[in-house]
This record gives sequence, C-alpha cells and structure tokens, in this order.
Amino acid sequence: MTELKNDTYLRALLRQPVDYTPVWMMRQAGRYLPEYKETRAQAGDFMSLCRNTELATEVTIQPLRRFDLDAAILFSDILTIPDAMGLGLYFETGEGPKFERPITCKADVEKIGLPDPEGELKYVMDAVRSIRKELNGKVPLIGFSGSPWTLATYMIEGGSSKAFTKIKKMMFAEPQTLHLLLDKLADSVIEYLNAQIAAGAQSVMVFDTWGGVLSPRDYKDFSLQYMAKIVDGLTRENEGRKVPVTLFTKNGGMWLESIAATGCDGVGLDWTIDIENAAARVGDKVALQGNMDPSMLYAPKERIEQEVAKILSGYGDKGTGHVFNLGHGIHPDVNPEHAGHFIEAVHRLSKPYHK
Ligand code: 1CP
Repeated sequence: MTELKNDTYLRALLRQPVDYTPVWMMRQAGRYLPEYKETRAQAGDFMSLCRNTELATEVTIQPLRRFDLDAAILFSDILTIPDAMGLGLYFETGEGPKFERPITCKADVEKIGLPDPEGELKYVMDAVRSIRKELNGKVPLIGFSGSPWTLATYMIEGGSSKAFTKIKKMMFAEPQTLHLLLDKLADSVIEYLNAQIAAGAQSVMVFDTWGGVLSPRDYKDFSLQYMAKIVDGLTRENEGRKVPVTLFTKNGGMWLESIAATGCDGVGLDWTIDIENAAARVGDKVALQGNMDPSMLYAPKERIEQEVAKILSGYGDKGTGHVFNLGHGIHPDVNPEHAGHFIEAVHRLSKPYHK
C-alpha cells in the first residue's frame, strides 16, 4: 500500500500531536461546485453517479483539486443500504430522496434481509477501491454510513420528513417492531462499514442527522444504543494503522458525554454548541469535529476568518484532538472561493496553537 503523505486528519482524531488543525467539509463534493454539476449531468441522475466507479471517483477528487483539504470522503449516500434492502430509492427533482416501498408494519421489517456489501453494494466498495488508488496516498479516505435511527426515518417516512410522525407512531405504539428494524440496520451498517474499511477506507463516520429530534431517553434507546453496537462491531485497525470512527448526531450537543462513552474516537458537533464547552465536557476522551455554521460561508472573507479564529481559540492549545469542519453540509449556493478561504484560514490560523 502507498504511504500516506498527509495523515494529519487521522492523527488529530487519535489525539496524536499535529502541526496544524486539519480540515474537511461535510458534502465537500456537491452542487456548489460547477464541475460536480457537469459530472452529475453526464451521469444522468444521482444514483447512476454513485454506481459509476469512474465518475464517483472523479467527484470525490474534485474538491481536492481546488482546495488543500486534509481528507477525502467517499462519494455515495447513506440511503444505499435501504435501497439494497429492496425499498426502491428514487429522487424526484427538487424533492430529495423517496422510497417506492416504505416500511409500514412488522411483516415488512421481518422480510428485510441484510444486503451483501460485495453483492448489491459492490458498487460502493468498487468506488472505495478506485478512490484509494486515485488518491495515491495524498490524504486519507473517509467511509461513511447513516445511523440506524436516521436510516429508519427515511425507510418509514418514505423520504425526507419534518415532523417524523410515522416513525414516532411506530416508536410509541409498536416499539418492538422499530427495535427489530434498528437492530437489523445496525448489523447491516457494521458489515457495510467493515467492507468499506477492507476496501480501503482509512476512517469511518456515522451520520445521525435526525437523532436530535428525539427526547433524551428515546435518543439513548432508539439511536445511541445502536450506534454503540456499531462502534463495538467495527474493525478498528487495518493496514497496520488505527481506523478512527466518528459519530455525528446533529442537534446532539446535550448528549456529548454519552456519545463519547460509546468508545468512538471522534464526536461531530453542529454549530449550536460552543466548542469550548464541548471540549471541557468530553475532556481527553475523544476528539471533536466541527463546528462552524455552514451559512457563515455566505459572509465576507474577513467575517469567515474571524469565526475560524473564534472556534480555534475556543478549542485552545491542546495541540491535537480537533478536526475543523462545518457543523453540517455546505450549502449548494455557496461561492467556492469562500470555501477555499475558509480552508486556508483554518490552516494558517491554527499553526500558533500547535507549537
Ligand atoms: O446531486 C444531487 O442533487 C444529489 C444531492 C446529494 C448529494 C451530493 C444527495 C442526495 N447525496 C449526496 C452525497 C452525499 N450524501 C454525501 C457525499 C460525500 C460528501 O461530499 O460529503 C454524503 C456524506 C451524504 C450523506 C447523507 N445523505 C446524509 C447525512 C449527512 C447530512 O447531510 O445530514 C443524509 C441525511 C442523506 C440523505 C440525502 N441524500 C441526498 C439528499 C439531498 C439527502 C438529504 C435529504 C434530507 O434533507 O432529508
């Protein structure tokens, strides 16, 4: 295997000393980049782009050509698992993801089998292998999956949701049915992420985008419990290196201590929590990833720089344990130059904290 030239991102997650704060952006490959829109048009639709090894590799690399990012993230989607479970994923223009056959009852859950990562999901592993080859050791590759709870919201609601009434109805009226689904999803995510690691992912991240819509008790029972099971089941070392795992619950700032207690290496923060407070609460248990408001990239460069400086000083001079990121995905109408300035500012302004 080619040697990794820039391992700053992996070292920061493992809380080993680094020379500066590494940075990447959630959704760094995407519609804010004209070259992405071009490749996507060439592919036809979003899933065809994910299934095309060459084009999925191309869009993963695109942001790295423009910016000095410290990590690449696999271009795919969290909804590949439910799609491979037979729910029929499709995208309606302007409306986001939808499922032809959502989960409605216990019999639907019982019918679901675990997809084979090198079978129905082989296209994802092929993309991982191809991206690793193309990266040629430049920066580490992040693999990812959705959390069982977040995947279940799409599977039961039939697509994106605001009030989550269908899944909450199942949660309170038929909790055992939902637990059965979440447990199957956790097993599937473990197999899926371990296959990504075997294919070459050097770190993995679990996106729990909708865990924050739960009460503290329900969060523990219906989301965190299953992420903890995933952390326990993951391959934590490959190619002679540790494979760090990051858990990100959007709106999960109240629960950082319990998230850190799962045994993960990194905890993702959205922008609704102060990083200084977050760092004081988790101590040296885990690394933190975050946490600038993605909308800050609409601001003039000076304002972006001010915010980067504030977050860096909030985290302080611990010398490691911080991966800079946005608190959620970059917006499609952001000027790419502002993203470039953000990344450059993180590198420049973080150096004094790493003497
Ligand atoms: O090109 C397009 O118009 C499709 C838009 C798109 C993109 C660029 C979708 C559909 N998925 C993706 C890629 C994607 N999705 C990545 C790529 C890697 C990167 O550069 O970061 C990742 C990591 C995801 C993960 C994902 N998909 C999440 C978790 C992270 C998050 O943003 O909260 C979620 C919730 C999804 C579901 C999904 N897929 C696509 C959309 C538009 C959505 C969100 C729908 C919703 O808001 O409910």
